[in-house]
Amino acid sequence: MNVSVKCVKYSGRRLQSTFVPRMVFPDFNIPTSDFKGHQKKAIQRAQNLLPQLNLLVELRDSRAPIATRNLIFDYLSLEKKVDRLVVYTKTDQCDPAIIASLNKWHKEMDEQYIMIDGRSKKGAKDLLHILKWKYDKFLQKNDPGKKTVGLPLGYRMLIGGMPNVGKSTLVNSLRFTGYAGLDHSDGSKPKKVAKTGDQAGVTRNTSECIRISDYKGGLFLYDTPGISLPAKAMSKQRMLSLSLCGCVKNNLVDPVIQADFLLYLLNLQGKYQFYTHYTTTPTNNIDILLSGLKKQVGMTNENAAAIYWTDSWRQGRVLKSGLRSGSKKSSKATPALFELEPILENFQYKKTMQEELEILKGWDVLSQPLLNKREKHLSKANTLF
Ligand SMILES: Nc1nc2c(ncn2[C@@H]2O[C@H](COP(=O)(O)OP(=O)(O)OP(=O)(O)O)[C@@H](O)[C@H]2O)c(=O)[nH]1
Ligand SMILES: [Mg+2]
Repeated sequence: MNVSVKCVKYSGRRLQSTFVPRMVFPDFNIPTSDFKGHQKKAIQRAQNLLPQLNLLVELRDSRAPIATRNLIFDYLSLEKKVDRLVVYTKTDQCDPAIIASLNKWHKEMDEQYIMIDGRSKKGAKDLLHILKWKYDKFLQKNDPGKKTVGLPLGYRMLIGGMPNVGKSTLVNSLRFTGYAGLDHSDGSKPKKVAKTGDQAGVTRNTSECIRISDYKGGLFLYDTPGISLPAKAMSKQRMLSLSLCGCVKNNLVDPVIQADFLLYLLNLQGKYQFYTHYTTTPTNNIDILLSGLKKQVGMTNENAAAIYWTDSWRQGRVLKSGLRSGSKKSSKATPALFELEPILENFQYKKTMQEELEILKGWDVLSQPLLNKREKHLSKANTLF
């Protein structure tokens, strides 16, 4: 694909001013899906839960906001008319330049979003505040006479998104933050309620209902396994972006191809300072970068060097070490994006999303599964009148 990017910044050094980044990334043979059986089960479970839900909280990785948008949640919230809030995580590792694009895109789509570091107290506090506000708004709309103080079963939410975007981490942070309002008269400390890890696919089953606050009868949420898209709604470049974010199993795409794609993106964003301590000058050749890295780190294997480099980006380590070892100018460097679309000149968010949603609509996994007896009962139990 030939691309036209918004701008490519060059450093003031004369040597670099002649460097021209690659505009095209080779069409490698890589798989375009990581959809698994437990994810299908999670979609069906989410559909069963939808009638009793008040809010869908969809998490995305702010380093690749387009690739980690899961259209299955668009489908669910549109078809079943459930309110949705988009939460961008890992903002501690994201390029602040993306905020302008996010504002524009979400305005176009009439969607609400928030950006947080899901591991931090502040992030959880901010989100909890918004969840309470949304609950209040829901009550005002459905109970204008203020006859009740809350819903009979409390405010119920489902946390969903692509694998490894930080769902379980956020569930734990929210519970720790809302803990002050919970009744632990024995003085016990809150326990981690959801298992977390730096690999895709840590959560395998939808959780039971987790109470995160006792505000107006309680705020409750369900943690879900990460859900990927089927091959027909995925592209090779999306797959590469998801690999860099850790949203697919990291052995799925060849590590050298992942490293090459990262180099391609860094060059298009003019962020050479993150690797020129391995190569001296900017390059489009991944072999040169990996050779320099092998020498400095003392590695002999190219695959290992590629894994080392991409992993240090995935985990955010490079943002500290890269800035330290780069030139003086690099201290001003901001993190890089892991996908191409936000840096393209003519990218149209709404149009792209609508086209992709159409592709997904005929997918058999999304056809409505029947509710069991208990779920039918629960779907009616949380109404006010
Ligand atoms: N830097 C940073 N790391 C985060 C943030 N949120 C989560 N993480 C890390 O991301 C990794 C994945 O977190 P999980 O909470 O297990 O992700 P998940 O979405 O539940 O993953 P699955 O259950 O596999 O779908 C962990 O290593 C977390 O520490 C964040 O806001 N910033
Ligand atoms: Mg999880």
